[in-house]
Amino acid sequence: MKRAILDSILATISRGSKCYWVLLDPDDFTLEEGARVAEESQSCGADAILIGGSLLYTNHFDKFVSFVKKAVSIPVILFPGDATQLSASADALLYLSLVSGRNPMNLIGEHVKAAPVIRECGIEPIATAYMLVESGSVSSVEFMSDTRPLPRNKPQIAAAHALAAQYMGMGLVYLEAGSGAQQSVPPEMIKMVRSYVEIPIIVGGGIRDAAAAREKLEAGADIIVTGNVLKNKNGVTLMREIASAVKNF
Ligand code: 1GP
Repeated sequence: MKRAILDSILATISRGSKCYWVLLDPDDFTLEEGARVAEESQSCGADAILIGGSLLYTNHFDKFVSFVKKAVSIPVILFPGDATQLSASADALLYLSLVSGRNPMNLIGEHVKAAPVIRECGIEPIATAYMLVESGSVSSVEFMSDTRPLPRNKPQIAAAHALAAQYMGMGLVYLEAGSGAQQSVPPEMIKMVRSYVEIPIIVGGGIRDAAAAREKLEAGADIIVTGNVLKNKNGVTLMREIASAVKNF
């Protein structure tokens, strides 16, 4: 099984560096816009492009991934809401288990549907513990997955989930407040998860500026993800500042 992308993430982190990933939701862009925004993200300093969404309204997923892939030299990683969001043009995919929930479809069901297609596409699956964190309102992931998020004031519960995922062999932990979250993942929770696991910690959802990114890094995050920031009218400046906060941490 391929593991070049996971190995390069692990190598970066073991050198003491942090990563910045930019998430593109294919519903938000035409193919040409997606390619342009991906290129812009790369030139701002993004280390990888994530592509996916909880629920898609457009029917151009595969083409979108292929347009983005042609536009950038950094890895393109799928962040699929379900087993239909797959594309052979990507380098890897986060093989997400929604371990904060108890919905069997998000723990194994979608994985079984996706596995033969992933094998055929030849993309690298990266087993990732996806943990949804309460963020002030119902997120799309919460609604679509029919699961409850982790209580934001109970970091020890989050740590137990992350540790269980590490024991199960997962390669990454993703602490997710949800796209456009009012409140991002609390630093206390990141700190406690960091003290329990050695695998890299991704943090995303509601990170809107460099100060917020720095707060997550100080708490122990290894990879910062932003999505909505790029839709901001000064999105390029904000992404540049976030990338620089990550690189110079
Ligand atoms: C990635 O869903 C997030 O984890 C992206 O969230 O759009 O709020 O940056 P934002």
